[in-house]
Parts: sequence; structure tokens; C-alpha cells
Amino acid sequence: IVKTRVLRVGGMTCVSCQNKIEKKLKNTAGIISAEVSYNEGTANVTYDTDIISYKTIVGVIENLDYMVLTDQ
Ligand code: 9UX
Repeated sequence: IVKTRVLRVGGMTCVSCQNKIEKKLKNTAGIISAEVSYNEGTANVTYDTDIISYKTIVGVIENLDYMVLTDQ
């Protein structure tokens, strides 16, 4: 099953943060597409639930030292 979720990400303080998170998400198995916005403070992630869980995606972002505040 393919799902898309929008996560609210805290801790991005410049556009390089956005690119760093986006690159990591795109290189993560099971994530089909990822768009991170520094301006919006969001990560829009489309993923295959057979391969990766939502919790694992949250963990990928947190391991880069950003916070997932809520999802919308
Ligand atoms: Mo910008 Mo983000 O100088 O980790 S890259 S703060």
C-alpha cells in the first residue's frame, strides 16, 4: 500500500537542512518520494507501507537531529 503523509518538522534553520533531510529520505528504502520545505517546516513523504513504517520514517528524521512535531 502506498501512502502519503505530511509531517511537521522542527529544527530546520536553513535551506541546507531541508536538502539534507530530503536527500536522506530519498535514499531510504521504501520511500518513493520526499519533498521537504524549510519555509513550511514540513516533509511530504510518499512511501510503500510493505517496506517501511511511518515510525521508521520519523526515526530517519530524528536521527538527523530534527524533531517530528506532529503529522497533519
Ligand atoms: Mo544550515 Mo541545517 O547552516 O543542519 S544546514 S542549520
